[in-house]
Amino acid sequence: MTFSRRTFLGTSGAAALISAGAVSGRAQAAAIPEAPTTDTPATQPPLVPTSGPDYQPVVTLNGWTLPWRMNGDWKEFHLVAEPVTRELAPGMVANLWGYNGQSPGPTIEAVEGDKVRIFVTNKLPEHTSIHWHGQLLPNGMDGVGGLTQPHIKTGQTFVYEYQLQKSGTLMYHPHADEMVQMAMGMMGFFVVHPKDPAFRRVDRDFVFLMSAYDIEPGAYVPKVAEMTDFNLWTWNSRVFPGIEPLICAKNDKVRVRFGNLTMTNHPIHMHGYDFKVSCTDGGWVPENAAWPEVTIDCAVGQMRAFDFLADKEGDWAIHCHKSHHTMNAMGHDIRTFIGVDKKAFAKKMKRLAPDYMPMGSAGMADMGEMEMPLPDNTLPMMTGFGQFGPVEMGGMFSVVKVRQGLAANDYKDPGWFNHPEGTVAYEWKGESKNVERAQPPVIDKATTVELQVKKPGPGSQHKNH
Ligand SMILES: [Cu+2]
Repeated sequence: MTFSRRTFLGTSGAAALISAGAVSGRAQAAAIPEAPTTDTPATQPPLVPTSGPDYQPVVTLNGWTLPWRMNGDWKEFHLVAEPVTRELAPGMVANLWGYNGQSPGPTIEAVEGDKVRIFVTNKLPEHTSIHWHGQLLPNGMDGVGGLTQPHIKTGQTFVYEYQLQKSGTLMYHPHADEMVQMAMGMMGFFVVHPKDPAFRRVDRDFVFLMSAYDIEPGAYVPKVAEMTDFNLWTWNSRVFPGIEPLICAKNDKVRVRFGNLTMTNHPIHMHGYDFKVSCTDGGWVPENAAWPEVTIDCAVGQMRAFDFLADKEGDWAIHCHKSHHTMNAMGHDIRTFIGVDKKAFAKKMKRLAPDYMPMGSAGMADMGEMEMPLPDNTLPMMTGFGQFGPVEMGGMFSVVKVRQGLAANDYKDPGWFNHPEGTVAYEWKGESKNVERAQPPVIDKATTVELQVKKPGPGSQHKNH
């Protein structure tokens, strides 16, 4: 018996009957499965298996798992490559390319040994193909346009068929006009669960893919030719505060898996725990060889998974450790003014540009709570609030919320952590000693200071260094 939370499988009975005898042959056109789609960037509940080997399904942050149907002993999926609109965080949407209504595409989940038949329909304005990153399969199913198959032209549907040789942490993405198609957001996670339900089993299993976009404030389409200078660093095409938290019950075994399809490496760091690198896109790290880390660097084209026992309650930060990757679009081109007294010329500047705000003389933390006038469709450089104030982050940042007493598979946001009495850093109110600081040199002649007024707008952003 097959299953789905959508209408997808409601129509599958007839198709399954039609082709029940054709288990090893080509799928008949009449039997093509529906392609489920979604228009929400909210995390969908995991798709619990009701047939076949049992497994703990993954949670795709701000994403979903692609429903399938059984056709004989084949597990059938249908991906549609198409233009999509994706909310990167409240306040900004992007026109991307993706699969089945979203970027990234839906996560594919299956079990080691499964025979999968994946229909791929191309609704893009140009040809495409899908490469099954890390899968062991016949060469002609590898999805390299021109090399192992003809490109899938606009309007065509191709079929990929292979048996899953190994369990693990994998992904899919085009191997056709890659620079453009990946810069536009085409990618998806592919998790193959072990046949043995007990093998390396965890209670919660979170997945995300890293992608980067260069979208000028006010624009909607990424600049696809950009090679290094991106301004939006995303997990599953979302940026903080738009990335949903990872909700864990205390004492759960937890796995976090991620892959990198940006143009640079990302050292992923989680607070409060040390953890073990348990899986790469090459396979499982044997338990007695899994090494401890608190930061895992994930190079371009790599995938990593780490496991930990969630035995410490709290709101633990998880983020890329490159500080420019925890920042959104408006922050990458601001000049340094630390130690500069801008009061004098701020007065003059306001006569020329009434919106001008002097910033940065004492660092940039004040921008975390500042309401700057922004052009339409962009995000402040650092934003998001916690229970104690502005978090001053953007980009690749989220929170692992570990709480006592959550039911299995309860992923509802429990709100902020209720810290036990006496466990929060506090202000010293006693006698002051050694608190006088050396004063930084002050440059007070406006004429000696080079100031560039950053009035954000199309074309003015972060390209002039
Ligand atoms: Cu990074």
